[in-house]
Amino acid sequence: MAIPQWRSIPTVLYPQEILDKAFRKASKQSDLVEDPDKYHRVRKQMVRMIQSASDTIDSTLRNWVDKWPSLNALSEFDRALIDAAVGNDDYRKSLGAIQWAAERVRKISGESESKILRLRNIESFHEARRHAYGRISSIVHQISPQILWLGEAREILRKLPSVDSDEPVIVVAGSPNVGKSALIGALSSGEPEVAAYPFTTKQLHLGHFLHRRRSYQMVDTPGLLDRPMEERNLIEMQAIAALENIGDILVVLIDASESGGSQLDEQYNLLDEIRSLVTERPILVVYSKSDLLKEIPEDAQHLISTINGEGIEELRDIIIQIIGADRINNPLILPENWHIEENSLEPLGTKYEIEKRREMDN
Ligand SMILES: Nc1nc2c(ncn2[C@@H]2O[C@H](COP(=O)(O)OP(=O)(O)OP(=O)(O)O)[C@@H](O)[C@H]2O)c(=O)[nH]1
Ligand SMILES: [Mg+2]
Repeated sequence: MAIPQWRSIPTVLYPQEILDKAFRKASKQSDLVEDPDKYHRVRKQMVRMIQSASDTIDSTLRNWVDKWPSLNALSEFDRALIDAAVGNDDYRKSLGAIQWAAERVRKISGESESKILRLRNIESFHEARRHAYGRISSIVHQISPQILWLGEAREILRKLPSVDSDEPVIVVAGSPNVGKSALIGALSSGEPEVAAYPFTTKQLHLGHFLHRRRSYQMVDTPGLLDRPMEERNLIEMQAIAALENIGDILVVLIDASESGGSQLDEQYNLLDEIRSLVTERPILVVYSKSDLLKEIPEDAQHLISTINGEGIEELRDIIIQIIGADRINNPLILPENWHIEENSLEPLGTKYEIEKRREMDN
């Protein structure tokens, strides 16, 4: 599956900038026309101007359409992510409109050229050129909303992470303000923003750590509120896209100190919902901010603190073991004291087991 390289998507010009660029270039082209006979010279100049302007616009617009990945060629995760970030319908429609405009402009150029060849006086050549420019401008202005959309979408998409599905992926999720970003910062190269208010993280971020030459990707997600899916905002939907579509393991953080602002029962509701959404991958429930806990919740198997470092390296070890990426011979051996969510490995098992089973099914 192609990984979209959002950063290499070309700048999107404003509609008027495209026209200015095209017409400026066209005037220069017309200056290059040489013919001692004015009648023939003007005719050639007008044809040259229309061709040049339409070539510039056509190639600019088509270059955009070509450089933006086709949604059908992307993974489900990338599609879900784009949907949450900018909307897949708008994505398709905007690129479609731009493609349409490129074709229209090319057609106008062809029509105007044949028309000029039938005309018989200098003033009518000029008039035909002005008419063609008018039609071309109106096409470009007609797709103004789509061009502006593309420019804004580019800014958003450029900040999306490119997740490499060939390397292990760890998704960290939970309620707002529970310490997800702080954990990513403690375990990986990622330097996400950590702050004492909810929705600090507004889109997915990636951190990496190396272990036995494999690059583990940690995905930091925006916080999720305990509320119905249809009430969730687009920031939360990016987290949903990540946890529904990617990850060899999902780490759900519970802040039992409730210092982040979410009550424990709300966090458990969210956990239940996440369990119903993520049925094919292991879920590891980890209690954060252990330094603040006066009493340890009885079902807390894994405790961490990014303040005093408790449980952090142990958590890395268990994540690596569950993913089993480097121990495919026996992925289920875990260090003592570590306990995998019972329902998390059932019925499908680890990624290795799932793959193995798939191979046997085929
Ligand atoms: N005492 C204590 N505070 C922590 C710990 N981890 C994070 N915090 C604090 O909790 C607050 C939220 O941390 P973040 O890492 O930004 O939380 P988040 O879950 O990424 O928050 P959102 O991105 O807003 O969903 C910050 O003020 C952190 O300093 C911890 O282990 N102990
Ligand atoms: Mg965060």
